[in-house]
Amino acid sequence: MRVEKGNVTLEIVQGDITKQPDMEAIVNAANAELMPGGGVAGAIHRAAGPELAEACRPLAPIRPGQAVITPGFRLPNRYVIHVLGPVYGRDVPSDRLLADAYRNALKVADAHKVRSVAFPAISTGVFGYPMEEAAQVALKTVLEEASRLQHVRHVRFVLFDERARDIHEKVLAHLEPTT
Ligand code: AR6
Repeated sequence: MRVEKGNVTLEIVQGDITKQPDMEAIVNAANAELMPGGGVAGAIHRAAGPELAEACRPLAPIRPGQAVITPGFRLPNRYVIHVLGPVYGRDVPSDRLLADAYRNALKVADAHKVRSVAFPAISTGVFGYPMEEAAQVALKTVLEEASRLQHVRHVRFVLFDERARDIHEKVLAHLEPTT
């Protein structure tokens, strides 16, 4: 599914965040220490190689909602943007911190003149954020931010399974009913 919002194309696909070779930057659902860990972070660090953890070390720790950028090393992407999502119900208000994570990732991308960014569903794994609530915050924030972006022209949500993809499509259809 894809919609146009201002100059930005917003796309929803099912897939693996480490296998998006046409995107200039991918977003990592990181931990505060920016270490490999499991889930998205584990997959990104495995695919990027050990140089990624080296590059991350001086940038850690980060706070919920914060975003930092590194090269992509052995990934097909030029950059990895690392964000720390909120632990649902512990880092509060979780909705605002999750919105900050998306907004700050887009700001960092734009500041580096990045044209395309792929996001996973931040906080919806180990951090326990319910998928539909997270999709509402994520998609609303990206749609709101779209008009402010100077360089980013393509935002892709990469959902790991069919259920997550369906939820995002439903939420986006609701937020953008005319397209
Ligand atoms: N591509 C796309 N989506 C994925 C992939 C993948 N390769 N792998 C998992 N997902 P999570 P969080 C989905 O737990 O909740 C880590 O251990 C997954 O199904 O990676 O922000 C870090 O070190 C889920 O829907 O991120 C942190 O400690 C979503 O991506 C902590 O987990 C996010 O799952 C961060 O937790």
